[in-house]
Amino acid sequence: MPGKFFQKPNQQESERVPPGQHLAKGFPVLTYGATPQVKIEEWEFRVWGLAKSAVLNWSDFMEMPHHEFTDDFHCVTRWSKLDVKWTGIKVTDFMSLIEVEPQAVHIMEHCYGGYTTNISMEDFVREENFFAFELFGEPLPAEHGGPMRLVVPHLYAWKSAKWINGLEFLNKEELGFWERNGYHHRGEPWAEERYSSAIG
Ligand SMILES: Nc1nc2c(c(=O)[nH]1)N[C@H]1C(S)=C(S)[C@@H](COP(=O)(O)O)O[C@H]1N2
Ligand SMILES: [Mo]
Repeated sequence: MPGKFFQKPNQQESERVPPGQHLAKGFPVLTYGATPQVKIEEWEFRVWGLAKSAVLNWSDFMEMPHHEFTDDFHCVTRWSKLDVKWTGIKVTDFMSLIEVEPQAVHIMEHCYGGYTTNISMEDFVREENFFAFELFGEPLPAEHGGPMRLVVPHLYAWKSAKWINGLEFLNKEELGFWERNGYHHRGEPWAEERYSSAIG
């Protein structure tokens, strides 16, 4: 449905748009609640639960290798944006900095502002996942999660926590904000994992 908010994909693009999704014009902002304003000097990232407790600051993150990423972005409210360009730090590099206990199988992502979302270790520790601090070559704007957000390209974008400030390692699945409110626990766009079976 091309028009004000959606763009018609060409054939190559349509193969990259998951079922039930449309191409967005521009890059929509989707935030529940207010946008936290976080200064880089005050930014802190905590690790707790089934891991050695740690507090990392901005320079701890900046010391890890920086990479450019180009990924498609799929919001469960049915818009997708192709070829989003980010600069960030690989989750796998971050994981080599911290000490996680072997019983940790699940994670709660925590954010400035109180948003949470859950993810399994298997979906989190992947070569293609990253913490982003630049969007299209500019510092990540606050409304898109700046100064730092997580990007998990293979799942719906609600797993890509904006203003992320901590990871809680767990021995079982617990549910984050949208997951408690009827959304799917995992959220894989190609399988249209939109809602949890109790509701959807
Ligand atoms: N902290 C936080 N992270 C969040 C959200 C949010 O409301 N708060 N919304 C999620 C949803 S539903 C989507 S689609 C993406 C939107 O990212 P964008 O606003 O950069 O497009 O962020 C995700 N991460
Ligand atoms: Mo979303």
